[in-house]
Amino acid sequence: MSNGKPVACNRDCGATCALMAETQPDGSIRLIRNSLNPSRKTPCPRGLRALDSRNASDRLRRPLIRTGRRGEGVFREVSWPTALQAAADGLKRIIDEHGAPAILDFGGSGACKGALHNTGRLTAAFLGQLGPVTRMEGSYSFQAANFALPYVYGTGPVGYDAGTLLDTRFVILWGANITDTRFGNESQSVMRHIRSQGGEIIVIDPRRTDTSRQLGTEWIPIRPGGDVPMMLAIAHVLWTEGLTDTRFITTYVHGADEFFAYVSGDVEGIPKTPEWASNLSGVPAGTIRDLARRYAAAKPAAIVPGFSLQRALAGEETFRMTAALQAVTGNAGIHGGTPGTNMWFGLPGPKIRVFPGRDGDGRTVPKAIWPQVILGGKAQGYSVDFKAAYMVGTNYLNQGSDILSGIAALESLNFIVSHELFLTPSARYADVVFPASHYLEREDVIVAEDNYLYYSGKVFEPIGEARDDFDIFAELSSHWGGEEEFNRGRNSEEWVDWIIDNSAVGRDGREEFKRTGIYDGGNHDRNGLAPFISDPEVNPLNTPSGKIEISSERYAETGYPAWPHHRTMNRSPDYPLQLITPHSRFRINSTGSNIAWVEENDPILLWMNPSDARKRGITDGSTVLVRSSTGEMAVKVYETPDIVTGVVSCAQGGWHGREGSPSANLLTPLEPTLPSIGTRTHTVFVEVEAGVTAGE
Ligand SMILES: Nc1nc2c(c(=O)[nH]1)N[C@H]1C(S)=C(S)[C@@H](COP(=O)(O)OP(=O)(O)OC[C@H]3O[C@@H](n4cnc5c(=O)[nH]c(N)nc54)[C@H](O)[C@@H]3O)O[C@H]1N2
Ligand SMILES: Nc1nc2c(c(=O)[nH]1)N[C@H]1C(S)=C(S)[C@@H](COP(=O)(O)OP(=O)(O)OC[C@H]3O[C@@H](n4cnc5c(=O)[nH]c(N)nc54)[C@H](O)[C@@H]3O)O[C@H]1N2
Ligand code: SF4
Ligand SMILES: [Mo]
Repeated sequence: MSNGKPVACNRDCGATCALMAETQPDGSIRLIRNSLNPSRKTPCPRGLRALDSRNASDRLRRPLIRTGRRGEGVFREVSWPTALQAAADGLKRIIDEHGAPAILDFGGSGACKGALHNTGRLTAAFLGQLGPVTRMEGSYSFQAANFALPYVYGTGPVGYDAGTLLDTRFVILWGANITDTRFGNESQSVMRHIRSQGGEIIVIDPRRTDTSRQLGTEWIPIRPGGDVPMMLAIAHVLWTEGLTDTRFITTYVHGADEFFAYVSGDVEGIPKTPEWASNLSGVPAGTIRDLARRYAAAKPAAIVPGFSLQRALAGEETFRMTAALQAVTGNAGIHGGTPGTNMWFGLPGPKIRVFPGRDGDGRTVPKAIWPQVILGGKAQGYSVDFKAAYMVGTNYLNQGSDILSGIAALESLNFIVSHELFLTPSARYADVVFPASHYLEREDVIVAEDNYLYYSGKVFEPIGEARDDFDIFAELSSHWGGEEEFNRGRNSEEWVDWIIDNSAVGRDGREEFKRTGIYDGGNHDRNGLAPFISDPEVNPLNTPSGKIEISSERYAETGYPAWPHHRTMNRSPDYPLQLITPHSRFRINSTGSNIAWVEENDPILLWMNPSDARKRGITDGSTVLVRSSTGEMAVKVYETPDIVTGVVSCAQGGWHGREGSPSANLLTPLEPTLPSIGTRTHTVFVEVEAGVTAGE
């Protein structure tokens, strides 16, 4: 470790990993796993190849001012004082003419684990100084579940650590592709361990994923959106065959009678049998019945859902269902079970005081539909007409649904500022672009949800004239109340020390922490529901009944039934195929799409079943046109039996406008799932037409 400096990967990737920047004999730097990590913790190739992005030839090195049309990508390099002045002038003009609420905060998750260099929080802190700007409410990742789960569990920590599943012998990874999307840096090792002990892991996914292949799991192919019907049918089998855990239900569950009245068909008239679900999910009734019996026989049994399930129409109901199944089988909150949610949900970590963001001043608008918000303005009932956007650590034009509406929205604005490492599709729409530092170019404390803090040292000076977002905001603040308004009299190094000294590490541990890079919060066997399970009277949940509400009268106030339910989808015969847009293996959302090894090893392709391709005269490797009611997109086909018939898949994250790297969000509609107003990027209906053959 003598020739290494600890760093920690600060990405919105589903994990957080302690690495080491090791100096090689030739003086070059290589990233490796921090050897002080517990053995189960493994980083991924994306993180280990972070130097590719740090050193990329298209890194922005100087501030830019737009000289071409919005989106054209034509800019002039300017000095820092010129760029800062232009940003300050532009923002002041907007505030003078339209007021601070006309500015939209597009700060997000590009760097989201840092206690200091946090793109969302720094942006909120800066913009908060200017007045009540408008913030975006909601989460692209988890909106529907975030909305629904409090009705089930109340708000509060109900998550679990991956390690609690080590002794589990029956796991359903329901739409969870943990090999690629991680869900923590231990979940792969834990699942491997379960397999090595002869445990069963079932992956339910429209695709045979890397997870299924690498772990050698059973794969149950399903149609997107077939999950709730299949889950209801499992509940039906449990109910009719007397396989529920009645003692657990009596003690811990509220609403079971209402739920089973719906499942059995006593309410609304349709028994949710495996045969009924089979038509909707494409999963044979026998498979559902068999899975239900095996699930009921195993204890503990864990359902680990992917976030994918809820980025869909009626996504709210998917997580209410995973929670309901785990509750009625008595697997919620017991060691080795799960509450049907993802890891860590709300669990506390080591004490840490982060750089403060901004208190909730200003109005909010729903993130999932930001183009509609901008285009609608006052006419659509918003308090103002929006005039400006401030983008830091987001590529929302590319990542939000319906790119063409996004383009129209950004074109309608008067002023846009971006801090970026690259000229992304979104940054191309900005008036002023500040070059931002890479995480290897600054020091930070990284907060991991699995009860660790990591130290991330500065390995390089920022490339070219790039600066930390923190410094950019501090300098820009001198055009208002002064730098100190923003940085409160501390530079970034002083802030990092302050953060460490005020954290669980403490002043005395600071030097050691900077040397090892890892502070271990101690308990990695956390099960958030344990206190409730051990004594539900003394430790009730924060729900009206104090119990797990699998049916919720309060939820019914949203206009949807109290119990988790199936909702039918309207489909047009013009779009007979279903499209899913999962997260790609080597990108982090759209981050990495401009990096050569990512493009080579993980190209954006349209997965299509050979039978669907044959029907349309489509050949493997040819470029096709995919059309939805929202837009159309050309993409190369990857013909594979690893996707169910009637479904196509195109990974999200390609950069709109970049050759060979289309963004699937040309096809995704803005219409959200309700009542949460979440995106439904896994519920898209398309048709695919044979197009240009490769090489033509
Ligand atoms: N490699 C990588 N890892 C990441 C990210 C990344 O971009 N790349 N992004 C991170 C972020 S921000 C997030 S929010 C998480 C996202 O994590 P998830 O939302 O869970 O990831 P997805 O890849 O969208 O979906 C996971 C799996 O669900 C399947 N799926 C899609 N629709 C359905 C459906 O209707 N039913 C079922 N049963 N399965 C379905 C997909 O085929 C895919 O294999 O991942 C994080 N980790
Ligand atoms: N079709 C479809 N669309 C989706 C999804 C899907 O499943 N399907 N998933 C959604 C999900 S879950 C998410 S979370 C969103 C993510 O969408 P975004 O939040 O837009 O995430 P990224 O695309 O990774 O863009 C982050 C940007 O931050 C920049 N960045 C990184 N570090 C820094 C830094 O320190 N400073 C600054 N200034 N910039 C930095 C990167 O260069 C990158 O361009 O996408 C959503 N979009
Ligand atoms: S799993 Fe995530 S945090 Fe870990 S190295 Fe990979 S990208 Fe970085
Ligand atoms: Mo996400």
